[in-house]
Amino acid sequence: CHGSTLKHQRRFPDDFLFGTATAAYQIEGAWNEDGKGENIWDYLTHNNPTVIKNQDNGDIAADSYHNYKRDVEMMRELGLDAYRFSLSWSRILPTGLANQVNPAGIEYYNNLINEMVKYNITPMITLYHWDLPQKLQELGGFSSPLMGEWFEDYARVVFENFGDRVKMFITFNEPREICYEGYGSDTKAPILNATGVGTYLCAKNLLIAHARAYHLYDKEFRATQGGQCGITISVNWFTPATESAEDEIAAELMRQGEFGIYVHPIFSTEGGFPKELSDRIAEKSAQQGFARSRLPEFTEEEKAFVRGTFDFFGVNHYTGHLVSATEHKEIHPVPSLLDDVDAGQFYADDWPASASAWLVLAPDSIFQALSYLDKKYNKPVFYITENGWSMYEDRDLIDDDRITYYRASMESLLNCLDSGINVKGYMAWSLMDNFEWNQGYNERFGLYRVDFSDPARTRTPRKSAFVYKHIVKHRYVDYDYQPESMTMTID
Ligand code: GBH
Repeated sequence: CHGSTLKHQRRFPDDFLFGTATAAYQIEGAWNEDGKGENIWDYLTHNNPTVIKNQDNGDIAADSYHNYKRDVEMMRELGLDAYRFSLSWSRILPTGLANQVNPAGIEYYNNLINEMVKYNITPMITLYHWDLPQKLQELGGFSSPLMGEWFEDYARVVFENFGDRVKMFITFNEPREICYEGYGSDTKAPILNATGVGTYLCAKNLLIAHARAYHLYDKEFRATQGGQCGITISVNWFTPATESAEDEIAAELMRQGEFGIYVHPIFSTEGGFPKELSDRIAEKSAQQGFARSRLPEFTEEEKAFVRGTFDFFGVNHYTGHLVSATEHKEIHPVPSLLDDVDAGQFYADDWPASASAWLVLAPDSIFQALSYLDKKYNKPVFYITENGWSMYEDRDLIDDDRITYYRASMESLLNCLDSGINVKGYMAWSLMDNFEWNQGYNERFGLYRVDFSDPARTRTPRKSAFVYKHIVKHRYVDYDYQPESMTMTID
């Protein structure tokens, strides 16, 4: 028996929001149906297919565009309180600009939202989960300071159409993945690979765009709609490899480069980019012969505009790392974020591995990440907006490794609650298998398996779905629980 009696008695509050999360490009399919415009993932997968495992794409994905009723039925089977999903910007605004709204796109999301509301499932909308309209990319995307205007105009269409029923809005999913992986490396669309420059340009423009959408909600919609607006940032944990001062400094710079650069401008009292990282980038830029720092400054006015633009802090948390000032260092392009940070990172040997190279089970890492953020950023309200585990396609549905991971996450979350951290919800990634970006359909995160060879995209619950359902229903972790059968019902 893994759990002591005491552990069994630790419970989640009744009003804790348990849900699951997905993203439009990863599940919807219908990439060119009913007036949807092209986005940067359509463009990348169609024009540069070899960067994706097996040359897979999201043209059909889990076909949620046609299966949304089944998706909501799965939420009911699991007994979810909430569901986090993203809107496809180019399904709503085919060119990205707000002069032309696609009624079929509005209708699709209305149908989905109404179906959820009918069964008392709280919708949580992410406005942007990586699928920029291709036309806006051609105009500069996140490198353009106009991103703020484009995003604000899009956000207005979203608040106007859905804000009567939707009370939780997340502006951006994972600025790090947008700006570092998308603009500062070659892993994600638009694979710009503008290392050490693109990342930082994107960071500033994205933060201003987030703040514009927040202020818009605050000024024009909050009074009548009464909802909340926040942002989701990926916060994995970075522990110094030893207790040396050098390793602590290296770990802190790594945290600033990975998430502080997006967190500090919004959640700190002083605003702006984190100081140690800014100093480091300025110093390196000067050594490298740049006329000014590659990290663009915020004016005082911009700092004030971005600071405090949150009602809650969405955290996507998956994994942990050890950080060393001297060991495990790799060669990085110059300039680049990782060259600027200049530290080594690695995993401990005994941390269980998933199917994804970047994802291991690090001990109590939700608690470590949230306690750091809680102290540094004055106790915001947190939601874990993603957390989950990948396995290679496993047709037998018995996903015990995923169950181990989810139970460990629950214990770590309960540690947060015990220590007074204000975390109010948890969204498991993911409701179902989906297009895992560059990994195609090779790495699976679903509580439900999706059969991608079946035109109907049949969804079947895995063992983890039953275990999660038990946790949601009873609000504690029962290590002895085993599903009686693999037949799912709605309670
Ligand atoms: C989340 O990102 C995303 O929000 C979600 O869409 C995604 O499906 C989910 O995680 C699972 O991946 O080493 O080049 O392969 C989590 C953040 C994204 C960080 C992938 C590491 C690996 C890039 N991770 N990234 S690469």
